[in-house]
Amino acid sequence: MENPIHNFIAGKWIPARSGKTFETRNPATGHLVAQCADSNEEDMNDAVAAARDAFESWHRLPAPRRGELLFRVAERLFHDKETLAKALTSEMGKVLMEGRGDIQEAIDMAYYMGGEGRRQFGHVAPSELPNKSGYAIREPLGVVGLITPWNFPMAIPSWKSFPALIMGNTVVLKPSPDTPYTAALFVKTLEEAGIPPGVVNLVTGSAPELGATLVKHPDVALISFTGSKATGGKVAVDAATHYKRVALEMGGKNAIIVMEDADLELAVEGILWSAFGTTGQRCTACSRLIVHAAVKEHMVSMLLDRMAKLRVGDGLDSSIDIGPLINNTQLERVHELVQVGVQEGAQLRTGGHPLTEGHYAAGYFFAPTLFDNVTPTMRIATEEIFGPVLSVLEINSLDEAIKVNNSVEYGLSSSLYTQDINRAQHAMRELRSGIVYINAGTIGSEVHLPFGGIKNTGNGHREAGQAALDTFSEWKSIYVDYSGQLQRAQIDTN
Ligand code: UN1
Repeated sequence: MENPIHNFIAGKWIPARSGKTFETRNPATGHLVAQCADSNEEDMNDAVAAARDAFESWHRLPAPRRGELLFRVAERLFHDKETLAKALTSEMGKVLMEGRGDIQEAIDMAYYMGGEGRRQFGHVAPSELPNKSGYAIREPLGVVGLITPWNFPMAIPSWKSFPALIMGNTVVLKPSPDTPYTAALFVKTLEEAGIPPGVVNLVTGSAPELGATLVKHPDVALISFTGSKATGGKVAVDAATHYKRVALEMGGKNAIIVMEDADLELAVEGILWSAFGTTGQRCTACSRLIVHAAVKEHMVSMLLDRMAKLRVGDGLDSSIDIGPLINNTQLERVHELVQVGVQEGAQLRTGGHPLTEGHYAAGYFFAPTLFDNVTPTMRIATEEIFGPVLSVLEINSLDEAIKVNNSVEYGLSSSLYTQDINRAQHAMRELRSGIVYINAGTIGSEVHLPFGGIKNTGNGHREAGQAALDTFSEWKSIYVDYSGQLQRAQIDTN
């Protein structure tokens, strides 16, 4: 796309009304990726107005036709997968293999939700009265506002827009200021696939209050937000003040439990992938290893061995395992929490510091970090870190492991490694999180099952799967009385 990158409103790429732009840079090299529209409330109002105008015709388009458009989006994403993945890695930093995964998740979601064009089933139910029928159908909400994070800059906009669109809503997308370019590439793909003007609108900006203008806008029916707990809380308050629906997807403090009977080699693979993949910057990342005392020393030494071989660097280089953190604020936060861990008495076994020498100097790199002898109440064991930092907590039984797992304020993803089916069944019931893995790490959700968490991770909504349709629609119950007489529910009981 040509620089600068404009907003996409009513089917046109237009600059911010103020004419201002802001920069997005590669977190590995510091190179400029793009200049993007630095929008304000006026631009947001324009986008919402365009989405409102487009709603009438879009939701009347038969859902299978909307589905066909999503299939075309899937095909274009597939066709451009490599180019998009490289652009995504250049802006966000995750290694290219994972950049491809991010695009693939969008492709999967486009096909899955495209199929919903011919499903989105409702309910047909009997009536308690004779000659009367009842059924329930889904209807769109109207204009929906999507506020998306930087860690899955293509996948998460797709998780939110595709179910919204297939249900007949129109969209205003406000991406993170760290990844506006990837969001623009996403929207460009939709444009090229033939999405009608106004159905999807993009407003980028660097001001922290830009999202709030979307949340407070009276013509926006729902806000779907993924990001930090702190911002999510503000979104919820603003949404409540304006009586609107809000779906929040916030933090995690996910754990992998390894019992003494587990396949330890397999567990090590899952731990490394879950803790250090995406440089630990997934809501689902594993930041706690809860391990049985009988195998702890062995696990820690296997992990240290493997961690020493992890290569940190520019994600575009195929020999690299771990990319940079997204920005300096995140780097400082990770570093600060590591220092807190040391002060609290955890044993730092490796890493624990930014990487600043030589080719690292231009980026936000942090050494893969392992803490041993962590106790459940330490801050490194309770707060989301969003970096390559793993804390090891020792336990002596499955019940104790489950208790430690469940002791945090979040409840997104939990994992258990064991060979014992009874233990697995027990844990599947007792682990308090929206996602549970058995003999796999904490990351790797698939698009056709619900994604989301309990406790302070979310507010009861789910993304992906059939559950996403509930977020982006209202139910309408319809009763048809063909008896030709007054029939009174709950009264005419004989
Ligand atoms: C996120 O971390 O915000 O299960 C999303 C996973 C991915 C999605 C993660 N499919 O890790």
